[in-house]
Amino acid sequence: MTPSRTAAEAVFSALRDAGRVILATHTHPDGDAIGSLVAMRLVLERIGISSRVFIAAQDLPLPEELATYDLGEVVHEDTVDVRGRTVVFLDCGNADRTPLGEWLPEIPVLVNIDHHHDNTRFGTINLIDPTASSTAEMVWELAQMLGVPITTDIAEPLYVGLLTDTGRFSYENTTPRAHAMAADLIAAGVDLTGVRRRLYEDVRPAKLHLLRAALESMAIHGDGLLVSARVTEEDFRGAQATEAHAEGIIDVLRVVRGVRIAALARELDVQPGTFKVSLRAADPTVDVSAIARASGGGGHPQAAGFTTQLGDADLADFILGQLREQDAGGAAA
Ligand SMILES: [Mn+2]
Repeated sequence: MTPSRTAAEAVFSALRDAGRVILATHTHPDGDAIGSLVAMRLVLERIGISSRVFIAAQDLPLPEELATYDLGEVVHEDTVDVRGRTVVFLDCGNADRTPLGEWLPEIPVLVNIDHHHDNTRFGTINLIDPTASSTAEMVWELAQMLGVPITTDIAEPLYVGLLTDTGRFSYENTTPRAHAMAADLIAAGVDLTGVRRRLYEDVRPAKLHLLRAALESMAIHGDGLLVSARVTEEDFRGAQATEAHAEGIIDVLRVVRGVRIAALARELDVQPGTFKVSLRAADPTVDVSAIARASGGGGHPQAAGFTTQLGDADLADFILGQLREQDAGGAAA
């Protein structure tokens, strides 16, 4: 199911009527979040709708590799009042993941454009396509419906969203449509070498120091079904690493032979003792988003997350218990 023309038209008539449009995404914005924001702002600009990008103060500055794109004048909670405005949320599965949570009831028109299958449809207009690889893919389709040419400046951020959300074209969401989109974007002039270097090769030593700390903590649980690792606040300090440097560690873990789930717990500097857990399914029959939801989080069947205060052993017990329930419940789980 691709977004229907009618749904897309509802989105754009809402935006056209709006005086002041704000574009927002989830907290800890990733490549798809930023890529979609950058591209959407340009697409709207091309059809005469001006918008501003909202990023929470706590998420600024953005990770270096995502900070190269033109977001225009970024606004945050101290610089803009979003009440009474039209807000477009991109790549945001539920209201809890928005940095605007407490203001949502005061936002009259809330456009929710997303590909998370468990999106809670918190918008007043919801354009949700779980078959899309990324929100970037949905923005690409909207641009085409509107007849907006995919110029290089639009193509490159969209490519970043596509590339990061498909795990460099390796996850289950790497559909023929995802590859067709890649072909279109490359034809539009994406600097593939530049993107690859910036996202994956321009690695700071801090990132490898943090990876080492994670691997030192690596443990295999449940007769090899689960691999887990943990990085503490002390590890971050020792490695001189930031949250962004933890990106990609989970992908190192998930390739272990025989493993069905990989889990990486990282301690939040704002809440010592609380860990953000990333889950990846190494087995396509596992739905890690259901496990994340059971602990108040969310995500995709193959990649999800939640926060916890559980230690290693209890966390492993929780995940393995959820996995057993899924296996017992079969497709209904
Ligand atoms: Mn996404």
